[in-house]
Amino acid sequence: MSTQIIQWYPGHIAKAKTQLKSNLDRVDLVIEVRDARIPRSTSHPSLKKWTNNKKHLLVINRKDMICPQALKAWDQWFKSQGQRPWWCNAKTGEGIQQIKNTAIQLGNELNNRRLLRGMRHRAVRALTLGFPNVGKSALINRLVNKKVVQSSRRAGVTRSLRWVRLDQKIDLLDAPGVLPPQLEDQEAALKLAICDDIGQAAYDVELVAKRFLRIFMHEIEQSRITGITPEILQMRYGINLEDTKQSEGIWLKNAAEKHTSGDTLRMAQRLLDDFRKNLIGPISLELP
Ligand SMILES: Nc1nc2c(ncn2[C@@H]2O[C@H](COP(=O)(O)OP(=O)(O)OP(=O)(O)O)[C@@H](O)[C@H]2O)c(=O)[nH]1
Ligand SMILES: [Mg+2]
Repeated sequence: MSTQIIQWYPGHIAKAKTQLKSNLDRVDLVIEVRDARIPRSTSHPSLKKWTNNKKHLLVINRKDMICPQALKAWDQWFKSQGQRPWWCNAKTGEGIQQIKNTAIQLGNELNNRRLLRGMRHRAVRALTLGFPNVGKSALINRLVNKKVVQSSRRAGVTRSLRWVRLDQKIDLLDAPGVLPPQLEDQEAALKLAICDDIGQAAYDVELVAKRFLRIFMHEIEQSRITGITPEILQMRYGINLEDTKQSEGIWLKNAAEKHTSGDTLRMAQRLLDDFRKNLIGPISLELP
């Protein structure tokens, strides 16, 4: 993609990153949270540097938003790279117990090492790290089984760092979503915008919706296991993408005529909102 369609303003995220860096030294375990719909685009380039010398737990959240076949493909891919992904749905709590057990086990290992070095046993400090809106706060609430931190649909909800205690064993640090200082890869930025994982950003909603439709057309052509089929848009909006001469503009216009009194901007917003609320169906925007 050549044109710059997403512009974002670091604002509070830049500030959060400074806070984050000063807290990183005190953290033993980093719980990295990614979005199952875009595991590649929600991988932070600085994470390796930040997690150096620390235990690392890779959590892929929103497992309910992709199809089982895509999940399996990613799972195998991560394992082939020597990484163990932990899949969960932080909204319902599915997969949380395993993550909790693993975090506690990693904590015990750390404490055993401390004891061997003549140091005192203490609660392990874990930090949830990831892009905006991937579900870090929801995960913390599920881990402690209580609504202790704010979690909601908007990106950029968590504004400051906050410690939360889990079972006397782990201190969890909830942090605001962090984005790389530059989003040079506009393809990734576009997917972050579609999934609403970008936080404070400026983009043309209609343009982003059209690119989203273009991904649909591309995937239908490729017939990969993304969950995207010719029927899903037809089923929800009554307009088939294949009947619109393969033009995302025509689809949007026809759908707007049918649903939003011809207002294509409102239709574009609705399409993106529906996807973000998981109303269109499980859809992967990336495969390994
Ligand atoms: N369907 C689904 N929704 C989820 C899942 N996890 C979180 N959510 C929802 O996603 C939204 C964002 O969750 P948050 O926990 O606020 O995300 P966050 O990463 O803390 O976001 P910031 O603090 O803004 O960076 C909330 O409305 C959650 O209910 C999941 O696994 N599946
Ligand atoms: Mg949060």
